[in-house]
Amino acid sequence: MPEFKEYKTFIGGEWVAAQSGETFESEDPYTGEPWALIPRCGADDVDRAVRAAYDAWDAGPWADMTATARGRLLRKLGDLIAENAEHLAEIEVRDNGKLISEMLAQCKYLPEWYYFYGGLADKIEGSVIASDKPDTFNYTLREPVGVCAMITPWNSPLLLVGWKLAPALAAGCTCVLKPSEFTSASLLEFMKLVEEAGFPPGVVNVVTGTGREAGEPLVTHPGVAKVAFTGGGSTGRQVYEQAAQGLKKVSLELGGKSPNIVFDDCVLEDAVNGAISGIFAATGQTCIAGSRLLVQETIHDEFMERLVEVASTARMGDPKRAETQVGPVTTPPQYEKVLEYIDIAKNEGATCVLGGGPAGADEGGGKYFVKPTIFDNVKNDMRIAQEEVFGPVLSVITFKDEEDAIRIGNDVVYGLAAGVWTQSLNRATVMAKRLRAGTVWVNTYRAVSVTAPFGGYKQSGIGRENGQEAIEQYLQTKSVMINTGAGAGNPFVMKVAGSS
Ligand code: TXE
Repeated sequence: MPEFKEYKTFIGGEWVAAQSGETFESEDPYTGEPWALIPRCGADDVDRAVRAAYDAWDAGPWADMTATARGRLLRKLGDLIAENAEHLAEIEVRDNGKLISEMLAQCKYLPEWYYFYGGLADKIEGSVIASDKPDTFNYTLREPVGVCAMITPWNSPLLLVGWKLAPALAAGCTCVLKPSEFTSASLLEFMKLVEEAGFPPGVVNVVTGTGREAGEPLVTHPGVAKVAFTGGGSTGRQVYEQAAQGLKKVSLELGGKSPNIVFDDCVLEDAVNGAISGIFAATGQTCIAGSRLLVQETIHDEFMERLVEVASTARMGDPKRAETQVGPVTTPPQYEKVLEYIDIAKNEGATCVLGGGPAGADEGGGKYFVKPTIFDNVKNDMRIAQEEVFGPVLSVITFKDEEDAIRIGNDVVYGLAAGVWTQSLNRATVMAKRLRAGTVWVNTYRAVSVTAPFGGYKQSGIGRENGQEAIEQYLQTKSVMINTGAGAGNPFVMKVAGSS
């Protein structure tokens, strides 16, 4: 039996309980057993955390630190993550039930965010403006926006924190993190590394708890300048509305219903593997899941036969074991939601050609397991083709030609990602241009990179994470104008171009 852990949260450089003294349990989705106790923070804890972050941003060692020193701290944190990657991955698996192979790969890659943005910290530059006014020296300063609230989901807890935290710290912001109530432990383990790296108190703070009790007061707190959120569409909308009341800056990443498009000139084996990795990896619980598989009608039968053959070999089981290929669904409500969508698809008349329900212990299943499920003969206006399931459920839709694939691919409110499988360079570039998605993969899928901007078109979100562009989310520009001439001019007339 693994040790039952009791966590404290990290606010203002101190390990503290919630001020109410309340806690909640974190459950292992494979066993269904509670394994950790987490502080249940409320509005008073949020207030304390935001004040600590505000003070750290406003004055003191962090505010005075050079960008070069900030970058060094970030890189040190990257080194500590690299040293502790296995430990962090084990905690993530216990909390969210994703495969150890997947979480280990994520945790080993995670330091790159802290190296990349650590390197970028002292390359944030303003400019000298060629002013249209004589005797005026005009330059810009790129300054941190202030305290950033970061609200993250349960599917890739530390990775999604890294996408926000690393650029925000590089920009000089301070942060209050609110992890999902289903997966708080890995972030609290991670905070030990933040402390060890030597970030000044108040620069990074955590409030653990529910969306209502900790998330909402964080979004609405007047000390917060910017909200960075990853999660579901309806929660994202609420967060956007509440942040708008305080005119806060907002970035949102809200998932999708991404088309993975297979043309008849593809390399069939690669496309089959790409379709499977697009939906069954991570038990389909990724925002970029290729949950709508568009197959050209000329290869439909051959492709489906091979797809079902390969997908049916997926080994379900304990996510902590290296050989497992499909693990549990992470949360009980999510498990119910996935099963409900399977029923919806059946009732809509889609043909279930694989799976189609919960997986029992005899099939390697545990508490919250759903069999890898494939629906054929899906029409794009069905709910199973339009709404995000966030589970191992694939909808297959046939198309005639490029034009048809583009029409169906774009006919959805989302626009996070898309995949194209073809050997034609011309077709690949045409598709990449015409698909309305923040990322288009050609002959690959789920390739996410620290250097590549990532985010949504349409209702998949606002703003970009990763790449150099992400740091813009955490900066604001100040224009400084210095009069280099004599006198201040006529006090009753605006200084316009050409006047002195
Ligand atoms: O997400 P929520 P849930 C999608 C997926 C899934 C659905 C619901 O389709 O089925 O969302 O998942 C916090 N103010 N994605 O319920 O509610 C919450 O505590 C402030 C897509 O888990 O969006 C958690 O920390 N915060 C996705 C975070 O928001 C609030 C990843 C996300 O929770 C809040 C996960 C409030 N009022 C689910 N209410 C992706 N884009 O990758 C909740 N929260």
